Amino acid sequence: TKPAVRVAVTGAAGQICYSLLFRIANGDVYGKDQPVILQLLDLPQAQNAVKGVVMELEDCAFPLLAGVVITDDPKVAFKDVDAAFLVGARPRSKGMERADLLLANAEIFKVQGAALNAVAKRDVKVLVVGNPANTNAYITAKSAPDLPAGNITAMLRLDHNRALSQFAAKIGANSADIEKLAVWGNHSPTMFADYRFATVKGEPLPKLVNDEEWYRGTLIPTVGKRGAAIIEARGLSSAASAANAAVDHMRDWIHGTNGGWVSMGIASDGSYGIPEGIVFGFPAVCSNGSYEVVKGLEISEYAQSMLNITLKELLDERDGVSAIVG
Ligand code: NAX
Repeated sequence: TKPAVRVAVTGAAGQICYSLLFRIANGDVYGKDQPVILQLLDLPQAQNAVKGVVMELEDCAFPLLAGVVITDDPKVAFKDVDAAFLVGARPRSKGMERADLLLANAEIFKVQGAALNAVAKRDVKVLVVGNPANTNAYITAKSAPDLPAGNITAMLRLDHNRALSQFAAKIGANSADIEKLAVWGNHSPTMFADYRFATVKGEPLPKLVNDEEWYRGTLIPTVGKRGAAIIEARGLSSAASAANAAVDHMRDWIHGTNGGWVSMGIASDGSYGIPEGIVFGFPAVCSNGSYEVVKGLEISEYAQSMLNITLKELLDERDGVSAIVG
């Protein structure tokens, strides 16, 4: 058998991890022939809860689970890791302002970025899930100057999957048949789900939908506000679907997409006028363990106006954390 890969997961006692850890241990990310060692990070007060989750992992008798580390120290959690899912974050507490939330998370991701920089494998693949995911990824990258900025990504895949499913329902197609969908920008209600290039078995999706008003007035806000709708209905935020999107993101990055497009939060190289370094949702194609942003797409006036809105939000977030990352 292959030597085990090491996968760090933070926020291990939380709800997303209650699904995510079992998917990773089952081989859904690295494949059914690849043993994994899970290195779990959570706060000191959550260590006991993590132990309980690990008891359940043991009780699944996963053949691929080659070991588990439980810690409250990022340098232990990230030691020699091949991949890291940064799920744990500070939630908004009652009366907490947005600015304070940004700063509280900036402190967390500064520490974790520095720890990754110190002890992770040099080609570690990092996925930031904890919100505000794009800006947390931006801080992680800035705090890990010895790692390639491109190796630190943010999760837009849940928005991508939400949009796929809404389009599929609208036209009565299977979501797997929808290709070349792009979700741009911030993982927030300002994200821009762009169907202009999408096709279903070669047919243009906009032509199949044939309802631009529905697209702009219903599809986009439905996807943007889906997280809030789930909280409203379930009393808890999306967890299994978020874990599923994290699995999709990392699996595709590792194994490739055969030319297919996915949406990933990526440090901009200046493409599409997005300032360098801003972690922005872009369409990307994955192959051989890396990815490329899809370049040269035409940006219509409407698309540009949508990109401007989500970019402005990210620039404001960046300004909000400038005291911490400079
Ligand atoms: P939970 O509150 O259930 O769990 C969070 C866990 O993180 C807790 O166990 C907590 O102790 C731990 N934690 C907090 N600070 C930590 C730190 N500094 N180091 C290590 N662990 C720490 O949240 P859950 O529902 O699992 O959601 C986790 C994060 O994902 C939240 O920030 C949430 O907003 C975000 N989401 C992001 C999504 C995306 O698409 N990017 C979608 C789903 C989700 O809303």
